[in-house]
Amino acid sequence: MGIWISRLMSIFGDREARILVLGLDNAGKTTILYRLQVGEVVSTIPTIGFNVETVSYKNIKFQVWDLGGQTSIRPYWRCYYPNTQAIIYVVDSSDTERIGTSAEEFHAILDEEELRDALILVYANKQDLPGALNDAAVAEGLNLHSIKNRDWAIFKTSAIKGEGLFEGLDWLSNQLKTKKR
Ligand SMILES: Nc1nc2c(ncn2[C@@H]2O[C@H](COP(=O)(O)OP(=O)(O)O)[C@@H](O)[C@H]2O)c(=O)[nH]1
Ligand SMILES: [Mg+2]
Repeated sequence: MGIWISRLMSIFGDREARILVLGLDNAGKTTILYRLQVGEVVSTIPTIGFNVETVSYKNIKFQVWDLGGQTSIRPYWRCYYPNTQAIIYVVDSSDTERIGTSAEEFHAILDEEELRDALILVYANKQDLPGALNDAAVAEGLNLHSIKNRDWAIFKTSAIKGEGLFEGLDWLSNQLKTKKR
């Protein structure tokens, strides 16, 4: 178990906490979930067929699904919004063609009333690939600077190499700690 998860546990205490890991398909979300090495990843297909992967450590849940595609299933996403403390938004930085789509999905999630207080951590993933956009370019592609009244940060990551993920989580726990005060 990493030190970062112990930090999160001390911040949340007995409260239920949820961290959503979202992004387009192929962004690297499932890879990240395994990289966190928190425990067993459980895959479920609730109601009308979107796949949710969950890894839990005590009262802290990380949940992953792919954004994009069918709009008919979106109302069902709301079941996963309560108690969400943070959103980790994952971008395939090498997929320059779909950065616009990723941005649309990202802002739709930000607009969700129940996720209004969630912190936003963006992973500009796949930095190891040639031609990957850097963090500044991904921030621009996602229009991150238009976000007002909530805390966000972007980190360059390579889920394959295991780089940058924990720096991002450190930021997250520092923010959560400050928020709690
Ligand atoms: N080069 C590279 N490939 C990655 C990285 N992260 C994930 N991948 C690969 O991208 C593909 C999609 O990853 P996956 O975790 O399944 O994406 P998901 O659809 O968002 O869950 C897989 O082949 C991964 O091995 C990364 O940081 N660098
Ligand atoms: Mg996946």
